[in-house]
Amino acid sequence: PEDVSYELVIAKIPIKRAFRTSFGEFYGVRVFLISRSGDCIGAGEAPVDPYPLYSGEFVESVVEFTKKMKEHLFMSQNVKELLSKLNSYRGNQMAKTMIEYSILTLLSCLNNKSLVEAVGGRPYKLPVQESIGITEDLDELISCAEEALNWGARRLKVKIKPGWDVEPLKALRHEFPGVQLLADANGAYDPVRESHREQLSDVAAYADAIEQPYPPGDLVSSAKLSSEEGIEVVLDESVDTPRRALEVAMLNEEFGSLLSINVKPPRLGGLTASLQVLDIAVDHNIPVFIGGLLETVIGRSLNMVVASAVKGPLEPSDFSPDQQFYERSLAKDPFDIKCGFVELRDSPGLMFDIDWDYLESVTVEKIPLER
Ligand code: OSB
Ligand code: MG
Repeated sequence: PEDVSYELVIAKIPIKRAFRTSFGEFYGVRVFLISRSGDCIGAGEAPVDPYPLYSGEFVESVVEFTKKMKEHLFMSQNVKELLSKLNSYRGNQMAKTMIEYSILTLLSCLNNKSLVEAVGGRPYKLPVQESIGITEDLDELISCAEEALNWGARRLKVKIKPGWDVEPLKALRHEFPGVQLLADANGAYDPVRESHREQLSDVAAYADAIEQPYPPGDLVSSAKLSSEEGIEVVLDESVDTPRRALEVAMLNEEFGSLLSINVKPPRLGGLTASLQVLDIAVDHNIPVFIGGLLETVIGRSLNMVVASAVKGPLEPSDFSPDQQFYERSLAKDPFDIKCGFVELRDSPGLMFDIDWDYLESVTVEKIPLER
């Protein structure tokens, strides 16, 4: 649109409790791109941290990449052209995701057509899992798990690292025998260390699935672990392009493994790339769920749009509401969870109202992009 304007917003949103993974602690920093035209507003989120720990992106890289895309943002004739310009550059998936969703939600509002409809999805009820970080001790872990099961979480995902793995899984299995357990290592195990291999074997005795045991570039070791232990191994960090999803299919064929994919739109570069991964997964019988990166409701709404397009079964996904992690939701009308399922909306645009006063109160920096 002729009158479009863009603003980058860096916010630090207070969190309820620490969230620890094998690679570090979460502080609540987020980058948003707000777009405006007429009476409509669009928004996208880059779930980056101040340091490149989960992926190579971080706050400043997202800001600088977006500034460099200014010309394309203002001069492209349509979304297709804009996306192809963005994708002519490598990497920077989270920045691309933020830009894409900001524009898509803006246009969805202007055209009065919902994104769920646009991707051929339906407003399903989506099964929700809860992610529990590395806790101080087993008592804290059990009480977090109880809390999640009380609101109906369909699966518990627990963070592990060498030294905090077998004990927590054993305790959870003992306390909650029938509950689905997923152990997420965020790549912390070394595939050539025998002691690590043994620990993962013990984890496999208590967990239903293990996520990203080995570093991102090593898909083969994950396939071997899956077939040797007869356990589902979920790939998260490893699948950063649709091409990788094809490799997962080839590995399952070759090793007789059960590798599945945690589809995270910001890791893949947005909606279009995520839909490609879903198509590959259906074609090759790869189980999927939609993962989160502690996004606020803005990023989580994109993830739900992607979930609506899943053609086969969907494993419990990271749709617990943002106020689960943050002191307050960025939405005035957060998504409800009933019995562990979130009801997706299919209204045009963002599908919820941003609490602008709250966002303003947690904003650290605003960077308008001038035409
Ligand atoms: O590996 O899934 C992960 C959060 C930050 C970084 C990595 C991961 C996570 C989560 C969050 O597990 C899950 C959520 O957003 O609900
Ligand atoms: Mg993960």
